[in-house]
Amino acid sequence: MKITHIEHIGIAVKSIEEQLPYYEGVLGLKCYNIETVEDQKVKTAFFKVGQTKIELLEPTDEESTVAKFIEKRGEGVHHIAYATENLNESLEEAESKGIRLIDKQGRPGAEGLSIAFLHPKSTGGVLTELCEHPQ
Ligand code: CMX
Repeated sequence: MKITHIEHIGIAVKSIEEQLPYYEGVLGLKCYNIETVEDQKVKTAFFKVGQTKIELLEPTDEESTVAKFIEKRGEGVHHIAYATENLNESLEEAESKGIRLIDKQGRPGAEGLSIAFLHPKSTGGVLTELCEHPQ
């Protein structure tokens, strides 16, 4: 597959508002977008760091996978997202190489991206997102 860059790093937090003083006040980053992704039951906040973004993920529902993650493992790094040139082809390739797919094809993510996840049990413990920018 053709990975072009790390699109974002997802960080699970209980409250975006409570974390803003750290990301904005200490690191000096600017939150430029807050958006709810209904499909994933999360509210997201984005900060640009060069070509990569930090994505804070706050669960909007106790059934959210992010709520379960925080309950089990606490707040912290949740996933790494790689930008790829052709998401569906990349998923097919990963599957053909033995990787367990969470999503068989792209679905809507924040910022208009098409996203899909690879299971952390087949990627060395790191929940991995592949994403494609809209054409
Ligand atoms: N990183 C690494 N390991 C993780 C993980 C994560 N983020 N989330 C869960 N795991 C591990 C668990 O610790 C557990 O391991 P053990 O069996 O060794 O304890 C195993 O995966 C199964 O976890 P679980 O709690 O039983 O959770 P589920 O099986 O219900 O779900 C997962 C796990 C990864 C399939 C699910 O979280 C998922 O589908 N994630 C993709 C969607 C997502 O995360 N969306 C939110 C972000 C959306 C966005 O960025 O827009």
